[in-house]
This record gives sequence, C-alpha cells and structure tokens, in this order.
Amino acid sequence: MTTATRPATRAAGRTAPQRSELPALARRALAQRSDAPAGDACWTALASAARELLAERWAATQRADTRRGRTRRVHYLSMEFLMGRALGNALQALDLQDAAQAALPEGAPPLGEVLEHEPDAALGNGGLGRLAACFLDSFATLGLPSFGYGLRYRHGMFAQAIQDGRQIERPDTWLEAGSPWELPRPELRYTVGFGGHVRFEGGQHRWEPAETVAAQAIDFIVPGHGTERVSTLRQWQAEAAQPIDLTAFSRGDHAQAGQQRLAAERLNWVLYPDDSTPAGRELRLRQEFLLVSASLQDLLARHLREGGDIHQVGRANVVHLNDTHPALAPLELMRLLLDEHGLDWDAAWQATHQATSYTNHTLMPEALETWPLDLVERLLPRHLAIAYEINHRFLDEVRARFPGDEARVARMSLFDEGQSHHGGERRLRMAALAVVASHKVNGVSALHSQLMVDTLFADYAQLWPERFLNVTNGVTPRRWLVQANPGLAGLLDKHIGAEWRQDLSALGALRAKAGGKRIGAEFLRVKRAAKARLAAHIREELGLVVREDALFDVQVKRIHEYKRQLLNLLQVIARYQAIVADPGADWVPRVVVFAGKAASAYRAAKGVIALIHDVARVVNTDPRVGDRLKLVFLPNYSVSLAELIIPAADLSEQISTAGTEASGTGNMKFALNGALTVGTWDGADIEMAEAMGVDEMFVFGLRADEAARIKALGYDPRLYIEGSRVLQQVIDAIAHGSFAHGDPQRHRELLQPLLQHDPYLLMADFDSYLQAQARVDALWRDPAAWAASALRNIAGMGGFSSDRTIGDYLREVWAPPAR
Ligand code: 26V
Repeated sequence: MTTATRPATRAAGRTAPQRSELPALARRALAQRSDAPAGDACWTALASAARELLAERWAATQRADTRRGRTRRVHYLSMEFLMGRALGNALQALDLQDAAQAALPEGAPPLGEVLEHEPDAALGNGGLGRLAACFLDSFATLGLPSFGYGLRYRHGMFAQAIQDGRQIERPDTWLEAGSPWELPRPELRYTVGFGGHVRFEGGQHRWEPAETVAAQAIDFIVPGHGTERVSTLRQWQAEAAQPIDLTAFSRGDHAQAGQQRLAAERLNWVLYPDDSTPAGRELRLRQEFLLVSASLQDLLARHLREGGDIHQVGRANVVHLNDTHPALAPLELMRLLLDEHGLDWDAAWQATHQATSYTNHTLMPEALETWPLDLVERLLPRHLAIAYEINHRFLDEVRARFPGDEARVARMSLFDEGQSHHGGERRLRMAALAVVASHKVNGVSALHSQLMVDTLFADYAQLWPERFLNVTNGVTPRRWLVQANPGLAGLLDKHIGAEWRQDLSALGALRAKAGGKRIGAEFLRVKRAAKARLAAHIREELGLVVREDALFDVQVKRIHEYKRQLLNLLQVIARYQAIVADPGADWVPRVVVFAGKAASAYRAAKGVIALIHDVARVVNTDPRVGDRLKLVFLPNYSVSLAELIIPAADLSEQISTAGTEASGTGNMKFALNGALTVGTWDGADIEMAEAMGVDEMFVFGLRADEAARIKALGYDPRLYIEGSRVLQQVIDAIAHGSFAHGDPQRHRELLQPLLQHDPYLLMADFDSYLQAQARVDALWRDPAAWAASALRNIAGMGGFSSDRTIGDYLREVWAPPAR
C-alpha cells in the first residue's frame, strides 16, 4: 500500500557535514587571483565552493528518492518562487559560516558584506511567491521527496527606484552574471505545443499543435538544514525547437529565420509584476501552459521510468496548484493520459483527481483568473474540449443534487457565459476548474478558509463539504530567524536551549521566562543592535539620521488599498499635527518605516507612495518635530531588504480591512523577531493572537462580519469624519495642500474616493486605530514590560513554522487516497 509521504532521511540522512572542505575550495579559487580580493571575487569563490558541496548532496538526494518505495512524491507547481539570496542560507545549511569567514584572506571584506554581493532571485511578486520559497526550504529540511516546478524568468520582479518621490520601475537583471545555484539538465527536455488542431482517428484524439517549443530543465538547488538533503526547484526554460530557420536565412529573411527563437525567448522574458489584476494576456497564458505541460511530462516520464503503472500515477504523485496560475494542469494531465497513454475517461479522471490539490490565496474578486474562450480555443483547442467534457459531467452531478436550480448551475459552471462584466465575452473560470479537479482545496488561515467556503466557493462547499479545509501558512525559521537575526537566535539558545532549531514549537518554553529582568535586558540589547544596522542603512540610502532608541514602527509589503498603508499614513499625519500643537509634551519618539512596490499600472498604489514622500518631506524637515517623528520610505523592498528590516522592528503594522488579507506571512516574521503587532482581526493575525495571548497584540478595528454588515447597510465615510475632530483635521490638511508642495491638485485623486466610498473602511477604523497606537506608546514607556511582551510574542510563534504547515499538508491534503 502507498504510505503517507514522509521524510526519507536514511539514504541521504542526517550526518555531520564535512566542515573542512569549503575553506580549501574557496582558498583555491581565491588564490587564483593576483589582485586584492574584492567583495564580488570573494562571493564568487565561496559560492562556487558551496555549489560544489551542494551539488554532491543533491545527486545523493536524487538517488535516494528513486529508491523511495511507495512514498508519494509532491510536485509543487507555482508561477512564482521568491527565493532571495542563497549563499548565506547555503553556508548555514552546510554549517560552514565560521569556516567561510576564516577562508577569506587578509584585506577581504567581512563575510556579511561579501554576502551582499549576491543579487536576489526575485522570481515572485510577494506573499504567494515567498510562501513557495519557504515551502522548498521545508521540503528539503523535512526530507520530503518533492519537486518545486517553476519558470526561469530572465527578468524577475522589477527593481524600484524613487525619483522626486515617485516610483520608477527598472528591469531586474539577476541572471546577468549567471547563477551558481543552477544545474542545467540537458537530458531533460520536452516539447510543448500551442495552437493547431485536434484530429480524431481510430477512436483517439490527437492534438497537432501549430507551434512547438522545447522546455529545457534547469534545476535550482535548495539545501536542507540539519540534513544532507538538497531539494530541487526545477525551472523551465523555453528554447526554439529549431534555433534557426535556414531556408528563410538563405533567402535573406533574417527576421523570419530568428522567429522561433524570439517566440521561445519571450516565454521566459519576464515575470508578470502584478499581483492584483489578472493579466488577461496571451503571453501569460502561454507561460502558464509551458509550466504545466513541461512539469507534467516530466512527472509522467519519471513515474514510468521508475516502473510505475500509468493507472497508479495519481496514487503515487501529488500535483499541487499554488493558486490558479497552474490550473491548466488537470486539463493537460487528462490530455496526456487520454491521448498519449490511452487511458479511458474514468481512469484518467480518477488519476487526475487523486493527484490534484489546490490552494486559494485571495478572495479579492479582481484577482480571480478567467480566460476568454476564443483565446483558449486558439492556443489550446484540445484542452478546451476536455474542459467542456469535465463541465458537462460535473453539471450533471450538480443537477442531480439540486434539481431545477439552473441559477446554481450557471454560478457553478466552469464557463462564465459572459452576460456580466467582461463585455459579453465567454470565459473559462480557473478557480472553478481548480476546485472541480482537486480532491482537496485549502485556504491559508482559519478566517480565510472559513470565508472561502462561506462566500467564494459556497456552492461548491455545499456539494462537497469534505473537499475544503484550512492549512495556515508558516515561514521558515532558518532564513527568518537563524540567518536574519543570529543575535536573537543565540539569546534563545542560551535561555531555552537549541531544540527550537529542529522543532519551532519548543519556543513555548520561553513563555515562563519572558518576565525575567536579565533576559529582557538582553533582548533589548539584541534589538538595539539590529536597529543600529537599519539606521545605518537609512543613513546611507536616504541621507536621513534617525534615533536608534526611537520606536521603530514598520509596514513593509506590496502596496495595496486593502492593506491600508494610507490608514497608517493618516495616523502619522495626526501624530505630526499633535506634536506641532504641543511640542513640549512627553512624546514617544518614533521612526515610521514603509517599504513596498506598487504594480506599475496601479494608480492608487502609486499615489500612496507619492503621498508618503510628500508627507515625509514636510515632517522630516519641520524643526518643531525634530527627532520625535521621522518618516522613512525605503526603496526596492525585497527578500534581502526584509532580512535587514524585520529584526529591527519594534512594531509590526498588519492593518488590512478585516476579511481581506488571506493570511499574511510578514506578520509571522515580525513576531518571530520580537516585534509587537498592531493589527486588525484578519488573516493569520487572529491565530497568532490566540497563540500568544490576545492581550499581547494591539488589536483594533471592525471584525470581518462587522465590516460586511456595515457595507451592506450602506456605509457613509463622511459620518466618521464628522464624528472625529482628529480625523477631520488630518483630511483637511491633505485637502488644503499642506503636503502638496505648491500643487493643490496633487492629492485630490487619492482623497476623493476616501470621502465618497472608502471601500476599505479607513474612516470607520481610524479612531480605533489611534487608540491602539496610544496603547503602543503607553507600553513603550515601560521597557521591561515591552520586552516581556515581545518575548511572549516569540514564545507564541512556535506553530508558525513552514515545517508545521508542510506537516499539515502531508497529513490532510497530500495523504494517499483510500483504496
Ligand atoms: C495574481 C496575479 C495576477 C496576474 C499577474 C500575476 C499575479 C500574481 C499573483 C497573484 C495573486 C496574489 C495572491 C497573493 O499573493 N496572495 C497572498 O498569499 C499569501 C500566501 O498565502 C498570503 O499570506 C497573503 O495574505 C495573500 O495576499
């Protein structure tokens, strides 16, 4: 019988890493240079040494997994993996940090600086992509037979520059100098088709694509920690099946001769940098199909190579959909099983359904993917026919269960008949497809999963209640605690022992010690050192000097209306006005830090960035304010910048309108690093508060049900403005151009919607937010009490490791199907 997927640590197991190897390798590389070793040369030497060691471990892992017996293999399909830098993580995994430091020759910069020479691998937008990267870390560390599957984008997330207070997007060029973490796999190459026709012959359908590209595998290695296992992110790169059309070339038609190559290169050209509105563009659909088709062909080839029975492919393998972006997978798997492997419909569907599971990451209606049928038909004619057949059978099931309810049938159909918002166009609904094809569908926090079955998927949940569940997100403590905050990690070792490094739930032991005088003082010292590092970065980056003993109040994440950076900014303005009105009062000094990227076409988000800069110019130069308040926007938020910012935060802002933030994962990273949270009752904040004790969090604002009710009853933001003198003054100041630098029209576009509709209820939550911030100030005045609460926050975070999350998936989503 197939057993539940479980760590296979024996063959490439937990043995001590070979500590002596890296210095020799690195020295050799460094010795080849005659000039003084600059940071980038040191980086290259260390990276190639680490690569060599990891490549050996990777090969051993592959061999071990081939002999994994009947354990299911997990295939995690995602259009995004936001990996960040790898060398620091690799040295930690190899336990070679000290050796690496020692290997650096005289005159070389310190290891910390050397590591900064690595460009981030930013093949993701935000939360969804970073979650996938944390999962890979857990796959490797838990020893799970698995593959991450993604695309090798030449240009990842754009780099953000700020010019005159406005965001400028610059192309990301992470691959320019190549990547030492990649292992090209020339023997792994599959043909992916687009367009063309379907022929029916001898009882078999056969798709004859008009165009084909070759999908080339390039493996990105992912080291495990406390184990020799190394996991694989298999990235696909499209290449021309025929690199040059020589006939066209000889007749002098060079454009035509290079046509195929350009078409293939376009597929890997760039990551879609929008995480809010579906990119209803042909190139995106082609990218999604490239990922899906190459990954499934690879899966099937491996299954058969290892002697698997094609009928058992769904028992032996998991195909997990990270949101709907890879939701063509069930259609492609059906096509391969029906047309290429000759299974009948029922057998193919059983295997597909057994293999497939799906995670939903957002309820925002504007982010739900649908594709126009004429586009799907043109690019993927066979897949559309399969979707029709799936739908036909599925709707029969719906009709049998709910006779006569044609309204319900229309709501549940895979096809949007298009009377609605898309100008009458008929469309394929990817979320519906993912739900129908999957045996399990999960949300990413308790509240989100509940709202998912109450709203977005209510009809499906009535039909199949057992299909839906929650798996709360988590983050890897290797990167987000051990690597980002070694000072805090050392403090934890000293006071509760090192067990938490293997099993994060051991952090619970900190709770009983949190009130201690010594540990509190040590914690504040560690925090202060991290703040000094961030302050230095702020000085270098912006030329702004901030007080290191101020309260560092931080909101870093994608800029979105629902995340309400604007609410935070309104509160900053209120504080500014209050300071100016009474500069002599005993103010808690604050440094308010923002960072985050706006999608390039998202006007409201860009307006927020502009307003932050406009307000900062006024506040930071007002002599009446001095160092009581500084407002900082750090450009180009990224994984590596997060590793600098998060350990330095005293206060974490998690202030989305309740019911909108599916989970959040930044919230977890902050709390794990001893920041207190000011937050709404939303996403995973709720579970965090319950784990650490609700009184340990500064909770404010409407709850999700209250927010829904207020909106249903007809919400009028002006009533709240009229009811709050402070809010009125803040709005007036913006409206009257106090931050407009001589251009009174400047903030109209941002303000008007707030006064008229305010869909994210900023006005309704403002007073409550201000009160929560007053409670923050009050606790800050008592450093010992603050430190004790911060330590209790950390103590409560044991459940938010991505190891726990992956354990949940293994038990509840990826367990083998019953006979
Ligand atoms: C949508 C699109 C639309 C087309 C262009 C590319 C693109 C990329 C991403 C998305 C969906 C983004 C959804 C997302 O990131 N959700 C976040 O997922 C996190 C991990 O579960 C969760 O913590 C956040 O609360 C949630 O916003």
